[in-house]
Amino acid sequence: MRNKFIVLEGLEGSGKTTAKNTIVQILNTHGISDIVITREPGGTPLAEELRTLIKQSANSDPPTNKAEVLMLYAARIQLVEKVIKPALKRGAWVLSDRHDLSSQAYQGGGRGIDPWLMTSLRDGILGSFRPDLTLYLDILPQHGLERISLRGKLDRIEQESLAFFERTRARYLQLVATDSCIKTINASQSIQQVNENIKTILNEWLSK
Ligand code: Z5A
Repeated sequence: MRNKFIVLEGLEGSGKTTAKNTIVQILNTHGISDIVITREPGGTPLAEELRTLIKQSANSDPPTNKAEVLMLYAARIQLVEKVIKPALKRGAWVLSDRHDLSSQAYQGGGRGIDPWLMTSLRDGILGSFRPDLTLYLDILPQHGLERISLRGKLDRIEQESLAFFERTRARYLQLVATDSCIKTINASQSIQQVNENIKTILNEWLSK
């Protein structure tokens, strides 16, 4: 099997960070050890600086919705061109915590940015570049936010209303239903059950 680009998606607290380790272990059991792990926004020095600007809460001049989505795409293309595509080209596997589906869900759904602008940005910036597999960890916003509430100070996006996260989840569910490369996992289950589901989906996909 040739090397692939795998993405984890879901609301905050859905368990993406936790799932990352499980995926690496499963890939290792298939003899895959050259794995580049990255995240969005971020993953290059410039993209990490943009991440700080996007997430910081103590800002007297917060980005407008359109400024935010452009910052996210600037960070994304920097990561894709500098890290992801070169890694895939040399034969490594790539595992990313979030990718374009996050923008479609948070900015397109949560912020309500025009669908035409969202698809134009995706197609104009990324062309036909897409993940080979996306694992979407589905959780009710309230449940995910409860999990991360113990962390302390929330960032600018985490401080959004419950309605924002409900719109974001609704857009995730809408997009997931139309793309066979995205597999949904019930992230409200125990960590052990989530890991079992990931194992089943990934093993089946890897054996194809
Ligand atoms: N964003 C955007 O708006 N548009 C975009 O295009 C992109 C991003 C790319 C990135 O934040 C923010 O940027 C995010 C979306 C936005 N903002 N919000 N809000 P981030 O990278 O800092 O955070 P995150 O991606 O949302 O991840 P997270 O909050 O760290 O959550 P997670 O990685 O999915 O969950 P976790 O850390 O694995 O688990 C959270 C806790 O729950 C932890 O204590 C675990 O032990 C526990 N956990 C995990 N799974 C379980 C289960 N199954 N049961 C019980 N407890 C569990």
